[in-house]
Amino acid sequence: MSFTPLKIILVSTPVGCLGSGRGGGVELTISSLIKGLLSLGHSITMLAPEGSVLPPGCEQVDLRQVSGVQQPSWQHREYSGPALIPLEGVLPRLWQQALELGASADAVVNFGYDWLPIWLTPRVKQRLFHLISMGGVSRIMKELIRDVARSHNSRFAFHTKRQASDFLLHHQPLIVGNGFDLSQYELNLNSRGPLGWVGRIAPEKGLEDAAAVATALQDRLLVWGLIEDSAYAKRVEASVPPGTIEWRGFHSTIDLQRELGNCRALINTPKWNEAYGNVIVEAMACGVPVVAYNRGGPGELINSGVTGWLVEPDDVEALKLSVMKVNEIDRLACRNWVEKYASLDVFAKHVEDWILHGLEVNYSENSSLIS
Ligand code: HBI
Repeated sequence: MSFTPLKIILVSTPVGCLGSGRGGGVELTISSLIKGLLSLGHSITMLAPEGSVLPPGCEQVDLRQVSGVQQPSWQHREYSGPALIPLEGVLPRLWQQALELGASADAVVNFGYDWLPIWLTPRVKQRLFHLISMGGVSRIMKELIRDVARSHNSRFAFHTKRQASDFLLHHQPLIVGNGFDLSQYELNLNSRGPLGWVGRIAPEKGLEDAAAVATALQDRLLVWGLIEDSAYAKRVEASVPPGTIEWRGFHSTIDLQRELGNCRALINTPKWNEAYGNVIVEAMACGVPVVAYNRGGPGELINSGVTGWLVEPDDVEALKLSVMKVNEIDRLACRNWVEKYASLDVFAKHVEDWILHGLEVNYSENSSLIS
């Protein structure tokens, strides 16, 4: 079968510009996918909030920056609250361009977890695809995804089964996992380093439990990530003896992996239904075993006893006991798992298959199409 390159429009999250860290894992997913789809021969246009920068290796992408007020993040909103669009919002402006460009492209792939693009899906001719990046953090989003996926299931993909199970879908969800440019991660076999924790520093990430484990082991905890909620960070720091937490800040992938690779374990403590758990794969890519709550995506990524340990959610004592036996894990097994299941090429192929299949599905012409 001859290869026909696809013309794909990617639309980033409206909560922050690419490179700022405010988009959390979505930023890494987007950069991996850009490299993967380019290497498969497709052409990419990227729509993102102004100020966005793309990492090295994405030079061939046509990056279109869009001005406007950033979307308020769902995490810190009421579960049953409304979908908001701020005055002069970047979200509608992103989608104005996405529809214009999408009219002469094969597909538009959305990475934002927002109401507007999903609501548009059955109402426009452009083929909109949504990689859902969070669990069911908002009722209005859960119900919209359930309703649109009922008629347009092939336009949705999720990172893990556990994440997808939040959405009460009528059809089998498509799971695409995630992918990482493994050339950026160096295997480090040092098993006698410090404890590490990586993530947006916010309540749903459960940093306090990892800090409690470090305290119980009279050890320090190196913490990398954007301090999104400074009051929360201060509360966590005050909950443990001074010096327990070493704040390392938000790093580029190259710098993060260099420091993270030295850790004897990554502790992962999600308090919400973590959609995937990028930091887990990043740690394993450096050979670092992961000790995590068996909650959300991490529960699907870690093979307990082989690439790390899974413990009962919120059981800090069990977390501590597993950290104490992390040297039973073969660090090479962690790297091998990532190469087999979460490389950039594996992920890009999953996404290409998703789009190609979705383009074959013909929906009965919907009279309410917006022309
Ligand atoms: N909130 N409104 C909104 N839109 C997003 O795209 C969004 C968000 N909160 C967090 C977020 N995206 C990402 O950090 C996570 O999906 C990873």
